[in-house]
Amino acid sequence: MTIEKIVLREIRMRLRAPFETSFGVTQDRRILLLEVVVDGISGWGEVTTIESPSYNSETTDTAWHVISEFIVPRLIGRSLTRAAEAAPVLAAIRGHQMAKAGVENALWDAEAQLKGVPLATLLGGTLKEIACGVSLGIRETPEALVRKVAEELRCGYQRIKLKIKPGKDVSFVAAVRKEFPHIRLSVDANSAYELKDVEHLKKLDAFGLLMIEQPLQWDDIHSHAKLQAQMQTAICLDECINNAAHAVAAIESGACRIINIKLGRVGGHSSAREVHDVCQERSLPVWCGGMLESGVGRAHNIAMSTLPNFTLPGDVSASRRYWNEDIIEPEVEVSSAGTIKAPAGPGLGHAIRRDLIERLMVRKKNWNAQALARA
Ligand code: OSB
Ligand code: MG
Repeated sequence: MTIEKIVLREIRMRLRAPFETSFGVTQDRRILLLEVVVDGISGWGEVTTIESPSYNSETTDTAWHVISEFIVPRLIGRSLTRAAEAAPVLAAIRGHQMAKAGVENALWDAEAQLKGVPLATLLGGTLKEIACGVSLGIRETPEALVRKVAEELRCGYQRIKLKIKPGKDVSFVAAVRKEFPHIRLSVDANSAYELKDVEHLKKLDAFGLLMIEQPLQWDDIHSHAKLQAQMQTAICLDECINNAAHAVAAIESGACRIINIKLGRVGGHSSAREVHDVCQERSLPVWCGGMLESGVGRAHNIAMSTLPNFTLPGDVSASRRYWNEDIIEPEVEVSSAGTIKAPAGPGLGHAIRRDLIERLMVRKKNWNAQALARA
């Protein structure tokens, strides 16, 4: 696999509705796409940073910088036998997992296409379809949230996750639970609380939640262990887990009972598989998190979610929940049973809508191995 060409593009996409989390409101997404040409075949990846350093430390612009100055120079013109060889080459770059994942994942798509197999198969996936949930942004009132939950349940989604923050938590969860006593329900705080809020957080134990996701500091595993010891509800870590060693530390210290795997946050498919495996070996279930991805990132999430320990519904939902028009064809659709079928075609199994990407694009950078060799 010779890396002949790398194209980095920034596109702008507007979400159909604003999405509010404890760290802010998003509607206009700035998404970086990687096209990596390997032996004449284009593989595609997405950088899943948000626009500001408020989920983790990366942003769309830090990723543009790190990809351009540090990742591409290590890879352009290089020959690999497998996409899995990219991660060790990039290991000298500390952090910047989402930037690295965008490039590495494009290589995985290319390798799967070259071998003529679905990406899910190349990764070792075994599930033929994946279970889907939704993540609902913070609403103005509990009544508005209950109406939104009812709408999503009508679409078939198997698990509802509510974003919470101080002041918009217990009463909102109570209203949803009262209306829907039996659904699989979880909450995600995106690090909005502190360990001293333990008595308040314990009120959530009354609602039979599947989990509470990342209640405390984004980089503090130890405090989550102290909180988990005092709460009945399972803690799920998201922001805290950037690699398999973090997952082992969290599990062995009792900081969580569930882990959310995000391809970007852990640095790409190779690392995601390692996190999956250390969790599976310790009987800890995982599920696939989302970052409001375009179709490219969504298709990668679907492929990853076919690994056997993805036993809980992920935040992987239909294209049309996010976008008027997605950049892949066919768009991602969810069945009335709340599942997505893993596509049967090679690579991501969806066509890339280059025409639409050109229209949404605001900047582009190209690297060509032959031109660089001549220079
Ligand atoms: O914490 O899971 C999160 C979106 C942006 C940043 C962080 C998170 C999220 C979501 C959205 O919950 C999940 C989705 O893509 O639908
Ligand atoms: Mg989360």
